[in-house]
Amino acid sequence: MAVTAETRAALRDQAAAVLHGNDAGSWTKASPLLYPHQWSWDSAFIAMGWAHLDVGRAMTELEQLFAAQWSTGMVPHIVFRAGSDQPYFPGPEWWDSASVPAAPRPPIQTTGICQPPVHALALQRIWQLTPAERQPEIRARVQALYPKMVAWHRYLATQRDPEGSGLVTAYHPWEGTDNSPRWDRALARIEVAKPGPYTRLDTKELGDASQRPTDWDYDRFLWLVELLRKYRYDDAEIYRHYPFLIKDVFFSAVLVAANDALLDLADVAGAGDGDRAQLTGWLDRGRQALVRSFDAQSGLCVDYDVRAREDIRLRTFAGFALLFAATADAAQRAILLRVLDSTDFCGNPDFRWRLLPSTSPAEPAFEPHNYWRGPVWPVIDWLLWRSLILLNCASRADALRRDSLDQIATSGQFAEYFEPFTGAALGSPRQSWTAAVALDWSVVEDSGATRP
Ligand code: 9WN
Repeated sequence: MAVTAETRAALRDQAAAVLHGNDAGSWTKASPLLYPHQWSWDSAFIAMGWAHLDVGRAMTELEQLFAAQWSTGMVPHIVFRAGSDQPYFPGPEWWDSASVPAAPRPPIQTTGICQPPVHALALQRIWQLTPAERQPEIRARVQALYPKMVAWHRYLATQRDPEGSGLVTAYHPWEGTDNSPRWDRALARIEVAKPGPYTRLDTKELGDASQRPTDWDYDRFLWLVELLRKYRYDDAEIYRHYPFLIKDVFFSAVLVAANDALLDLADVAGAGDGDRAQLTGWLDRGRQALVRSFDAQSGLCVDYDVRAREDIRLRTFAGFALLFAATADAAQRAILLRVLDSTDFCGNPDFRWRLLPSTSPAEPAFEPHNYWRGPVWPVIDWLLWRSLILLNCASRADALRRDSLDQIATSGQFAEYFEPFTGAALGSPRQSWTAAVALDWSVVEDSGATRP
């Protein structure tokens, strides 16, 4: 179905209203009830949304997030900014990061893990959308933020990749895609000494536990936090003792795309030769690693479990890492696009729209309404859309954008995720990052007239 100009204009206004509704002044709640704080990769997408309304406000979003950056360079996955009247579990007391020297000083409170580095993509988008009269102001702010982003990428390329492999090691399912089946085997291997007593708020808030991780997952998520806390979030200690270390191809692909974006901004930011050389080195290494992770037989990239020393061969969105990194050569691209539109993924004849599910319906672990185990996440399709344009697959990118807008318009909700067969809205309503990508898509004409 065609998305009319009227539909796009209406979506734009509704999406802007969601961002305004979740705006806390200088940062934006990931969602009004379920996620009342500032989340790392949410904030980056949100900044892209703000860029369409006010580029200054977009920069503030990123600046606030980076104000909580650790001295290691890590950008924490949550900055706890909401007051105690907006409860969230697990809150700062579970993480106890304030006692760690590398963490920012109070009153800033954060978690001790991180999320995929989409921030440079946001910075690039903000700059693209900056009108000429605001360029002097925004350029100065880009110049101030840029070294912090380089430090963030340096953390990922070194502390999170001590092997120098080009792939980032994830420490926790909360580093992006919580209950993805990619983590199932690694989680099952962990010996959980029951974490301290806790009460989940997420299932209560949502009212439908079947859309969320199970208690089995949560026991392990929280036990891993206890261990990270015990190792005081020290990367060397974690690497020595900790049971969950995964070379995550999706996270790594985002880092490749982000290094490319920082290089693209190098002149604007006045980057020195040293930074440029480092970014280029990380970019090349990441690209080569993703090529090595590509399994020509399945046509997908595979994650690697460092502790178990085994590949993780599951059909999920992450398998398209070479596309997300916009780095596939012609042959790989042809294979990946064929798998993408096969019945295992977007081409499933029973799907409502030709969109990328978080997990393939062909996987035994697939659950169409459960979080990262099947539903469609608009932010993931946005990343794919952006990459397809860069890979000169404009018509496939256009279709992805149109279907995504259609999905949101038909449901009438900026939902956190969507059921792939029915298109039903799931998870948190009024999710900021869904509104942000809808806003971005709503101003783009077919064939990427405004390139991301
Ligand atoms: C834990 C905020 C976040 C996203 C994650 C998504 C979900 C949190 C949760 O929500 O994670 O961080 O409680 O489930 O998985 O990607 O950043 O929107």
